[in-house]
Amino acid sequence: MMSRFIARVGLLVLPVIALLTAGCSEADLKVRQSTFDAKGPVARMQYDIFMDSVYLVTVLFAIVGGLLVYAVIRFRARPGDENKPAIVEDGHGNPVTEILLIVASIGALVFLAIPTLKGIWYQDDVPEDRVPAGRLSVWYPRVEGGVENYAEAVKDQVLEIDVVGKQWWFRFEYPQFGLTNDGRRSVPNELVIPKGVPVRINLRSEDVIHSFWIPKVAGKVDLMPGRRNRMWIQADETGHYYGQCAEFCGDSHAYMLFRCEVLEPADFARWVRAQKQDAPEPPAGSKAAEGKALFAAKTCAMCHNVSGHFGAGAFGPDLTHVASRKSLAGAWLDNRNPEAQRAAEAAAGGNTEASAPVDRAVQKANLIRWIGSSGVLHAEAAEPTRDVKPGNRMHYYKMFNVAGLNETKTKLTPSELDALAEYLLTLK
Ligand code: HEC
Ligand SMILES: [Cu+2]
Repeated sequence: MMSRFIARVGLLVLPVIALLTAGCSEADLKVRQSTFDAKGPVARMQYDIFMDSVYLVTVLFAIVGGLLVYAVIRFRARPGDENKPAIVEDGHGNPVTEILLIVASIGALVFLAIPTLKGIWYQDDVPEDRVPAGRLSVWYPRVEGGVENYAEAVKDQVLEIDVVGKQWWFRFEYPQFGLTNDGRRSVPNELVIPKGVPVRINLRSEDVIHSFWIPKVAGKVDLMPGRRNRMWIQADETGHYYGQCAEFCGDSHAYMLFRCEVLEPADFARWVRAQKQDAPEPPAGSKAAEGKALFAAKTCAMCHNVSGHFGAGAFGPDLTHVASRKSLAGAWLDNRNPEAQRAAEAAAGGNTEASAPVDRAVQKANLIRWIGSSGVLHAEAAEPTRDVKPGNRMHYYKMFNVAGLNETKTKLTPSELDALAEYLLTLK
């Protein structure tokens, strides 16, 4: 009788467990934004706290669930119970049990609170023992003809990066290297950091509240208007990581991604050096040169900086090195060939941190798709273009509050669009 009951319960429960655990293979943990695949000390600390609470909750579940099952079996109706009263008389509490329960609850909360509070403090700022003593030139090997004052800039300090949230993209600034928006040298959408080096992250917002989160490396702290928040990150392996705004911030919040590129320190130094270069002059008479002229004529330069060419715009992403980036438009559009990317990941054993190089054709298609959205194309376009990111602030003239300007929309012909894309492709 009893064993038949257990068999029936088992028949019901086993498929449910199988279903629930079906998503728990190792490959599933390697997905792009997985907190289970921690790749740095901060992410590992967060993972540990999560597992502490999983263990605690599992024990509680086993105790409460066990008592419930016991009671159901032990006190169920049996033949011959018809004459017993339907409702059992109330008990009057058991002080010992109640006090024990209160003590156990407090114990459980303290068990969780200790690692949680330690973690909050740990994440707030780079711990003392991680700030390297002496010159950082050991950490950032000088490269041949390296960045001037490179080691000087970060001497006895940690690398410091300002992260600024905007609707709907992230801007990264490296004040130690003069890569700032005020200096017309910021880096949009792709955060580049050296491997194995602690990085202090200063977070602020230029509009609404956003949140900074790279699930495999660290997260998630809000970017608040009028306030400077702080945390630190460190990645222990090179690769291409995926980040995401984690606080609802308006129309295109879901498209507000960013990428984090972790490089060997020497490659990082080379990258910094490349960022400091001005844009090259396109050859006279080329399609790109035509595009450069259009960049001014079609008001693009009003919002976008291109160092060496245009220096007025500071509202939109800096485009000086737009063609060197693997993504576009809040990192929503991927400039890599999807097939090559799948192959690169497969070759790395399913690891999404492996990355194919930028594919020029895909990149050009993305540029055209992006610039041609927001209804800027002339009617002669074959199909009406749709917005890649709803509500995006490109071609958003209202914000300038200039009389009449909000009715004027830039119009582009497909040929002009092509020239603009060719110009931007020269900005490596
Ligand atoms: C009113 C300001 C404004 C004007 C004018 C403007 N843009 Fe933009 N642009 C933006 C903003 C803001 C973004 C970021 C949008 C997002 O990702 O949500 C952007 C994004 C871009 C990007 C993607 C950059 C990246 O790194 O992801 C390109 C390329 C671009 N604009 C090109 C142009 C061109 C070409 C023109 C002229 C036809 C132009 N923009 C005119 C504000 C502007
Ligand atoms: Cu956001």
